[in-house]
Amino acid sequence: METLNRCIMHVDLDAFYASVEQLLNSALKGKPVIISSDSRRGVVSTASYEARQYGVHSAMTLAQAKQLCPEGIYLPGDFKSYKAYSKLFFEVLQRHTPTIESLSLDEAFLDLSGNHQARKDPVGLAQEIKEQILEHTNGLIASIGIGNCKVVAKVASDYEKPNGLTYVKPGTEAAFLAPLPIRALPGIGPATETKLQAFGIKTVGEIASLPPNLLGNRGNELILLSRGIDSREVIVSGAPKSISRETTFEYDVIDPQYLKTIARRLTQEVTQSLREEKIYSKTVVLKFRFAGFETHTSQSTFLNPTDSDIEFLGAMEVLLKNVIAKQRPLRLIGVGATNLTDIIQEELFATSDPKQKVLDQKLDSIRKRFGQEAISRGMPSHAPQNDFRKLDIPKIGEL
Ligand code: TTP
Ligand code: MG
Repeated sequence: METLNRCIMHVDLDAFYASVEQLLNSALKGKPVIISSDSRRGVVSTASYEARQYGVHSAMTLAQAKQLCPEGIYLPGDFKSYKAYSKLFFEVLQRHTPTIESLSLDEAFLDLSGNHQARKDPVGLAQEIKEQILEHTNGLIASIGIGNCKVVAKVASDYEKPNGLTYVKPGTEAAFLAPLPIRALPGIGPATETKLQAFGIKTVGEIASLPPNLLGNRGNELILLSRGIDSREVIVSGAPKSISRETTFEYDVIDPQYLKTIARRLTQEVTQSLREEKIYSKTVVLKFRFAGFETHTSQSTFLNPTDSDIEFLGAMEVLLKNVIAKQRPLRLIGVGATNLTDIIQEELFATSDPKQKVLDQKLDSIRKRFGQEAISRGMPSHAPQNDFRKLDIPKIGEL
């Protein structure tokens, strides 16, 4: 799909938990309602817009909130009701497209590129969706942003919250984002904000005009987002929770070099799929089956989600080393990526090497052209160059 020509909508209910409470108990309407669904941690989950006028917001401590708003109505949260209302919310969204990516109970991206009405009159459709949500939930209000990509739609839905509706016309993305404070950009948390401020950067437009590579690899992605350039697809929820590849050997295998060769190949198939899907994974899983069907997994978690060959290979080899150390013949090995996300993390000054990223992309395109077995990283010269899965694997005794 031509990325410039898409119609992406971001829908986010206003003060969701607090609004549900106000719906269920009309005495709470117009009042400062503060929900702390995790009282053990003593933090605010959300606050009604009436309470936000006192400066109360999500993630602040209850103690702080009580200081700012002593007259607030403090509630512990009622998840069952929130889930029920969330279901109603998604029922409305599903009337308009099957391409829905749910981000939380009250928030979703919709890809409406194929929707005739969205093409002709996006604002009219958004208005209709807002009305349908209000009616179907008996009173919940949504804010909606529409743009040609995720980042623009998301920022647009926040732009006029609460009860907002913002349409960013094609071609105006960069101009729309430019005057906004850097925190408006998803992925910029307090840590990144401080780092950018140290460079004297206050607005999204100032990020957009930075020269490439000043902020490292992740920084380059952020520069693109700040210009309203974002090729990420809307990933239908319920789609893959993990990506994995595995190989069952015809014979039990114990040769460490051979196992490593195969595990490296499987790993690179997994990372290539991640890159194709434009998703990142935080956890690599090694599956191994000893002779006799005894199957185990071990896993390793990265600091930040990644799709990089080098990072995956490094983590996988540590896991494999532990398995090889057991010196037991193996029947199967598999490599998986879980903990998937399409969100680019805010780790701005990450060490990940841009050259490695370029190499990953080059290897992907070679494999796309010449087949999966054409090339991979660091294969020993004696490694099988055909489909190794169909090759006769030597018996243990022959190794
Ligand atoms: P949000 O959509 O971020 O917040 P919101 O709906 O309360 O307010 P608005 O969208 O108008 O800014 O989150 C949805 C729900 O998720 C929120 O009602 C409560 C819960 N939540 C937490 O429990 N902890 C948090 O830190 C946040 C941000 C949200
Ligand atoms: Mg919300």
